[in-house]
Amino acid sequence: MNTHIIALKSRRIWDSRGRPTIEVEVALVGGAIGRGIAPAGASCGSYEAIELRDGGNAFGGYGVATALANIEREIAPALIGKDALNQSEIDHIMIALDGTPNKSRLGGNAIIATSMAVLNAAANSQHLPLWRYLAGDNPVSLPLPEIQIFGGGAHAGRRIDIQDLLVMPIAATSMDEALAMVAEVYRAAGDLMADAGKRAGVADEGGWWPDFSSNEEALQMLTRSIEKAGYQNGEVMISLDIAASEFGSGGCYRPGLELREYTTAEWIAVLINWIDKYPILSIEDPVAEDDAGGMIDFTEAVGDRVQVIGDDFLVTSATRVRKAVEQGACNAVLIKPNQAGTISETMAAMSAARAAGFSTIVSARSGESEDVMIAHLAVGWNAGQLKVGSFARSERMAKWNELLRIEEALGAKARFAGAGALPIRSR
Ligand code: 2PG
Ligand code: MG
Repeated sequence: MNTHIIALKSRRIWDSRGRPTIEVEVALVGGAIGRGIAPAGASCGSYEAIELRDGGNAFGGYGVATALANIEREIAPALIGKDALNQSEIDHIMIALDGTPNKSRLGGNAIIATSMAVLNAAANSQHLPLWRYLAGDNPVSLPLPEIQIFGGGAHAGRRIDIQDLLVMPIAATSMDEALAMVAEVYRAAGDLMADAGKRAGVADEGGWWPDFSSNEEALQMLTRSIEKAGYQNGEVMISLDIAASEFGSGGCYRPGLELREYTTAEWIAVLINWIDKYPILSIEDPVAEDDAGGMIDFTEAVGDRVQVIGDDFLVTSATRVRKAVEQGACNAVLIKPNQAGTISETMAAMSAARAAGFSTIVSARSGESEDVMIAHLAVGWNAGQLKVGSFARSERMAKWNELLRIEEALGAKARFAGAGALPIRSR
């Protein structure tokens, strides 16, 4: 009874891009409360849960008044009196109430913020940090971070085509060491870019805004940054989010900086050439979300030496993960709770991936907030990897810093996932 929902309210707050978003606050009979804040993507997959926005002139159409009204009029009355410890029941009530395959009626943003708030309230009612509540007696590990050094694509006015150029500190033995290593690379990259006159501020996720004239120039600069920071022999490796749906569809790729069109096979050849030349260990969405054939071919070509992540391609869907496994597409999945729309469906996608031996990377969105739940999910679900953008701006640093607190709380039991979290042996 103490864990039953007694009140549920929502409010408009503002995300890291200064756009409206939804915060839900749930109170339980016993006095515990929990909050959830909906994040927002810029490069969204077509099959994601739909963010309900008001349209019109105010806030560039990004208003959330309709979604907030849906929470007040429909979601709250349906959830009052329900047990917050029963996350699955709560999520399925919202899925049924919405009644659409993509949560477009009530809004994926309304539903995920509520689902997150209920989860936080449940953990608080047990007087446990969220990661511990989720893990129970299961083992946990601190995730290998993928941290953005340069932003691109939809996060930097399409200045370069590759959306995220990230690093993975695979030689680290703790979270503390991992973040210290990346701090040096981030700083080295900033210095090199400033020296070359190519540093134009920071992009949406805090990575340096790259004033480069080719995608390869970005890869060269990142490789040099790793070296300048003093790392070698695979200690810090590169991870790329190509986000290829942003410039490709129907088997045709038109990256803005490459000044030509590519077929799927030609585009895959470009990527393989980069893998051969630079210390790349992971590639996300190498081809477009509608190019299953390309994803299968790419995974077959490099899946034994590179982590191949499906983001827009898999949209945190257990069904799509299982299909990819059958087809031989990808060997890893990005796990974004707001793509699925509820915590329960996010967990189902994690389980499907795990059952198939895929690696899992919990991920924030390009539009974020001060909320640090994502760090707790990565630890509590023992995901192995975490991606939350760059190493600047507090909506990003809040998550990295929370991991340091969790590592400290675990004390001698803290285990860092490191390179063991990858679906391949390091190169
Ligand atoms: C991605 C994310 C994070 P967005 O594509 O992986 O970088 O971006 O939230 O804009 O989809
Ligand atoms: Mg992505």
